[in-house]
Amino acid sequence: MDDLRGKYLELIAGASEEGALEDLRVQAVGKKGEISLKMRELGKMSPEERQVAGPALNALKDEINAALAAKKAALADAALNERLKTEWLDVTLPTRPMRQGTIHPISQVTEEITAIFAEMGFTVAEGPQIDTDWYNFDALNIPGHHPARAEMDTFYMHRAEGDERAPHVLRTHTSPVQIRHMEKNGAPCRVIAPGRVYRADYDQTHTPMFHQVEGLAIDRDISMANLKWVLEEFFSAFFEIDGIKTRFRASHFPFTEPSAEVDIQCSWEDGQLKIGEGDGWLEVLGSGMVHPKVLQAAGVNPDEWQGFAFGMGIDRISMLKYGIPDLRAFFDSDLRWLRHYGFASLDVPTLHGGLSR
Ligand code: 2NL
Repeated sequence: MDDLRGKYLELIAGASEEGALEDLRVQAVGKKGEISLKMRELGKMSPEERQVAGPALNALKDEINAALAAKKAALADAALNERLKTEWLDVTLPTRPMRQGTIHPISQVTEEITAIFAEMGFTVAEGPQIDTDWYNFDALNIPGHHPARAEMDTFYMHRAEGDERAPHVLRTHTSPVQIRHMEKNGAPCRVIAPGRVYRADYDQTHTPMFHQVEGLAIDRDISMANLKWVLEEFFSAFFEIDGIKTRFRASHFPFTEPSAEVDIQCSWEDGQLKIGEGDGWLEVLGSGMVHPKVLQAAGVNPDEWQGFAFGMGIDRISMLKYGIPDLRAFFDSDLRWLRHYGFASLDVPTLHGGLSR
């Protein structure tokens, strides 16, 4: 029995592939294998002999099986290691410049806006694109009869007959994100809320989905002067023109008081628009001091806190900055258009690196 053990353990140790191992298994413990044949001889033994030889043979069989299994696992490990040596990838290699995909101008501009406001201490707030009419309208001091709530402009989610839950809408601005932000974090705060918004409107200058960025700064003594500085700082950085002039015109929004529409300086020459020079004006933004009722609705005490807010269309200022003539082309997914107006995927906007290189 010791001879058998010695012979098979040596053969198993020397096997170099799974097939050889299987042959050895058949040869040793298979139906007609050497050890199996020995087991058949047990019948011819005396009971005393059998009591010794039986357990010893079983133990030998177990030992051989264990050695086969261990060797099989070791061979599989070795085979895997061999394969891994040929199938590897150096993830530290520089990427090749991407020629297929490009970053959409809206994504690029959103990143640019975020980088500029981040420098001024604003963080980005996010929220749902489907929200209740309370967050989208009531909290913003837009009453039930206000034309902005009319079915015509707002996409209302379908509700089954008798559904008692609050009506939900596709957000018509990103203000509800800021209401939620104030509700959760309180004052003081400085945030921007960029994102998709929806209005039932479609023509040359309107698409039913478009992009907006709103900004909000709440503290004990924030004023219109702070608003003006922040916006001028933003426009100079965004259009990469020092000392760009802005003009504030009195306006009206339900959620701000006072309210102002903001124009930037521009010139029109031979049908060519130039920003930051000349004596023309271009409307780009709505803004004002947050209405006390809006602060109240968001759980911020208007006797203690005040601040400014603004809202701006991202699509329009993208067109202005990058000379894109047609709004609707933004959403056509036309690869030739994207190759022309898109940005290299690694061209991340930073203020130190130049926003839009
Ligand atoms: C426009 C006007 C505006 C705001 C948006 C706002 C948000 C909160 C409170 C108060 Cl939470 N106001 N947002 C304020 C003024 C104008 O957008 O013409 N946007 C394109």
